[in-house]
Amino acid sequence: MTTRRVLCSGCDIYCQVHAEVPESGKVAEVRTKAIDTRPLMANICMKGVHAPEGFANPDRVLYPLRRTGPRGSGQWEQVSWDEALDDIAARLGDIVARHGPEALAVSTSQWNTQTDNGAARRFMNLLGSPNWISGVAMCAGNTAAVNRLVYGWYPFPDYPNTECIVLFGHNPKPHSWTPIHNAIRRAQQRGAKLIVLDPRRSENAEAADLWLPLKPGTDAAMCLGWIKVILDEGLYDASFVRKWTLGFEEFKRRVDEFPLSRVAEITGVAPDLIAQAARLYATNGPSVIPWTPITDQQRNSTSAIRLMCALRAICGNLDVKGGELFHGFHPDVVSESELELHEHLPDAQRAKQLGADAHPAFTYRAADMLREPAARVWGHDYPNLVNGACMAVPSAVFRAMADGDPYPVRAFFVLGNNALMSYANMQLIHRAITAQELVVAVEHFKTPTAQLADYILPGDAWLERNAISDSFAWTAIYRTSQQAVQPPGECRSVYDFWRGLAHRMGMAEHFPWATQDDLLDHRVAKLSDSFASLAEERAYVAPRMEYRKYETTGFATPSGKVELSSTILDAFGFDPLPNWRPAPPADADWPLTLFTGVREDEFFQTGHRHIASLRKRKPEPLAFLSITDAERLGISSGDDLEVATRQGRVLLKADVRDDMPEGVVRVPHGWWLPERPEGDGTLSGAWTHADAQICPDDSDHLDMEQGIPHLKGIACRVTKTSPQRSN
Ligand SMILES: Nc1nc2c(c(=O)[nH]1)N[C@H]1C(S)=C(S)[C@@H](COP(=O)(O)OP(=O)(O)OC[C@H]3O[C@@H](n4cnc5c(=O)[nH]c(N)nc54)[C@H](O)[C@@H]3O)O[C@H]1N2
Ligand SMILES: Nc1nc2c(c(=O)[nH]1)N[C@H]1C(S)=C(S)[C@@H](COP(=O)(O)OP(=O)(O)OC[C@H]3O[C@@H](n4cnc5c(=O)[nH]c(N)nc54)[C@H](O)[C@@H]3O)O[C@H]1N2
Ligand code: SF4
Ligand SMILES: [Mo]
Repeated sequence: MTTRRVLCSGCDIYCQVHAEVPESGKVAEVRTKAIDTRPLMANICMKGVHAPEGFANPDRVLYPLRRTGPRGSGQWEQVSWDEALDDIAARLGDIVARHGPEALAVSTSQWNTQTDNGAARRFMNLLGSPNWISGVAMCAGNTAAVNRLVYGWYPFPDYPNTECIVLFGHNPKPHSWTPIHNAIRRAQQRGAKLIVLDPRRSENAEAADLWLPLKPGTDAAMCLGWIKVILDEGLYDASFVRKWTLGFEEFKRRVDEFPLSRVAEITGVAPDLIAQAARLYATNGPSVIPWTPITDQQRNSTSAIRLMCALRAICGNLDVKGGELFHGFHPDVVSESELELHEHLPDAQRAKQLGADAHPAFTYRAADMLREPAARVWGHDYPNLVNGACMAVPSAVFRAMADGDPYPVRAFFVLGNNALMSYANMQLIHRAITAQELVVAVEHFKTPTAQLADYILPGDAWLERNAISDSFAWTAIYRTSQQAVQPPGECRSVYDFWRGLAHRMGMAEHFPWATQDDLLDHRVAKLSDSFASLAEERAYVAPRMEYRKYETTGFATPSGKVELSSTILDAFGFDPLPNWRPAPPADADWPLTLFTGVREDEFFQTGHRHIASLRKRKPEPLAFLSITDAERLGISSGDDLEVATRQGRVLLKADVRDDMPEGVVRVPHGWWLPERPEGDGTLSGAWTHADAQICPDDSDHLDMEQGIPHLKGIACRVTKTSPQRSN
C-alpha cells in the first residue's frame, strides 16, 4: 500500500487528504482519510470518504460516446478520442466560419475539474470567443469581481487571528466546507465572537453570540443599517477613511437614507439587535466577513457585496492581521491568470461578450477598466480571481443560444458542469441547449445536461490526476495534489480536451505541453525540477505574508483608493453608490417566499446522488416548511408537495421543521435521479425535481449590475399532492 497526498475536489474547498492506495491500484479499494486527525483539525467530510465508491460506479462514462438517435433519446455509440476530437474540431471550425468565434459558448465548473490550468480560457481567447460562463457567476466568482470594483482584489479572512466573524447566511458544517467549519469553531474556542444573519435558525445561528433572523433577500438593507450605526456612533477608522477612500461624503448621505427604523422594517429584525451587532463588528475587531454565496444570489447582490466591502474598509479590517488579507500572486508559480491569455482576445471580440452591455460588473468591460490598476499593483493585467473577472452573463448566453439574439451561438461545450440545472430558468436553458448544432459534455456521468449532448467525453477525477491549487487565485498559497491511481477506461483531463482541439484547429504552438503533467512542470519550474518532486516534498508553497501593502502600492482601482462611490459603475451609467432595491409587491396568489440552498451534507450541488452509501442517507429532495405554515396548509413531514413559482413547479417531500421561520420555504438545489434511465422525457427526473425550473431570470429577479438571478426570496405557493408523482 502507498499513501498519496491528494486535494479532494468533491467540493470547492479542496481538503488535502491522504489516499491509501492498495497494490491492485483499483480506485474502489482506495481509502481516503484526514491528514490530521485531531478534533477540529480533521478536514474531510463524508463526500471525501465515499469518493472512491463514486468514481468506481458502474454507470461512470469511461469511453467517448457519440449520439446516434435524436437529441436526448439515450442512443449512443462508443468512438475513439481521435474520432471524437476530429469531428468536434471540424464542426466547430465550420460554425466559426459561418457565425464567427463568438458562436461558441462554454460553461465550466472550475471546482470539479480541479481548475483546468487556464486551458479553456486560453483556447477561447485564441479562437476569439468571449462567451465563457460558469456557476462561479453565482458563487464567489461574482463576489470576487465586485470586490475588485471596490478595492482591486478579493481578500481572504484571517481565521486564526480574528476576533469577530460575521456570517451572512453562510453556514459551514462538519460536512459542508469542513475546514472553514473547523476554523470558525477554533476561533470561537479562542474567544472570537460569532454573528450570524440567517432567516433560519441554522447550525451556526445556534452557535452564535448574536443571531439576526432577517427576511430572505434583505442582506443589503441590513448592511446599510450596520453602516448607519457605525457612522453615527463614530465607530469607524477615520484616518483610513480620510486617506484611503473615495466618495465618503456621498456614501454617508446614501447611508443616512437608512435609519434603523427603515432597516428594521425591511429586514424584520429589531433595531436594537441590528445596532448591537454593528457595534460588536466595529469594536471587537479585527473582524472578518467571510465570503457568502447568499449575497451572490440576490436582486441586490452588487450592492450587498459592495456594502460588505465598505464595512471591511471603514472599520480598518483590510489587509491587517486578523482581518481580511490581500494575498496577491505567488511570485514563483505561473498563475492561471497568466496562462489564460486574456490580452490575446481582440477588442472587437471582447465587445461582443454576451450580457456585458446591460450587466457589465463581471464582464470584460469592467476587467478592462481595471486593467491598468491591476497591472500596477498586482503585476497582472487580468487577475482572474475565482475565475470571475471576465465572464459573460449566463442568462444572456442562453438567450443567444435559444433565439439567436443578439447573434447566434451554435456550439456549447460543458465541462464538469450540469448547466441545464445550474442556472435560473431551466426552461430557457433547455431550449438553448437543444437548439445547438454541437453540444459536447466532458463528464463522469450521463447528467441531464450530458443526455442532451452530441458527444459525452469521459473526464478523469481528482484521485486520478496531479493538480495544484491556489484556491482559484483567492490565495497565494499553492497546495499540491498527487495522482493516486490511473484513470479508468479512456478518462482524460480537461486539459487534454482543449489541447486536442487546439492542435486540430491551428493553435498547436500555444499548447506546447503534451500532457497536463508537462504543463504542471512548467508552472512550478522556478521551484523544482518537476511537479512530481515538488509534490513529493511539499504539501504547499506559500510566500511570506505582508500586511497593509496598499500603503506602498495604493489599491488596484482607477483612483488608487477604496471606491465607496464607484468610478467604474458611474462610467457605465449605474448608481455609483450602493443602494436598496425593494422586491416586487406581494401578491396573494403567491403568499410564501422560497430560497434555494441549505447545501446537503451528502451531495455536492447536482452531483453525488449515484453514490449508494450517501444516497441512502438522503433518498429524496426535501422542502423545509415552518410548523405554522404546515399546520395552516394541513401538511405533515413526508407529504408529497408541489412548490410552484411564476416560473414553474417542482415536486418535493415535506420536512416540517422548527428551525424555519413562518412564510419561508427552503427548496434544495440540483435534484435529479441518476438511477432513472435516460430517454423517457423526464431527463432522469430533472423535470420533476430540479430547482432551476422554478428560479426566474426576468428583470425583476436579476441583479442590475451583474445580471445574476435572485435565488433568495422568490414568491411561491405550496400545495399538497397525492399520490407521489415523481417516480
Ligand atoms: N438553480 C440554481 N443554480 C445554481 C445554484 C442553485 O442553488 N440553484 N447554486 C450555484 C452554486 S453555489 C454553484 S457553486 C454552482 C455549481 O456549479 P458546478 O460546480 O458546475 O456544479 P454542477 O452543475 O453540479 O456540476 C458538476 C458536474 O461536474 C461533474 N464532475 C465532477 N468532478 C468532475 C471532474 O473531475 N471532471 C469532470 N469532467 N467532471 C466532473 C459532476 O459529475 C457534475 O455533473 O451552481 C450554481 N447554480
Ligand atoms: N455538503 C455540501 N457542502 C457544500 C456544498 C454542497 O453542495 N454540499 N456546496 C458548496 C458550495 S458550492 C457552496 S456555495 C456552499 C454553500 O453553503 P452555505 O454558504 O452554507 O449556503 P447554504 O447552505 O445554501 O445556505 C446557508 C444559509 O443561508 C440561509 N439563507 C437563505 N436565504 C438567505 C438570505 O436571503 N439571507 C441570509 N443572510 N441567509 C439566507 C439559509 O437559511 C441557510 O441556513 O457550500 C459548499 N459546501
Ligand atoms: S469538504 Fe468534503 S467534499 Fe469538500 S473538499 Fe473537503 S472532503 Fe472533499
Ligand atoms: Mo457555490
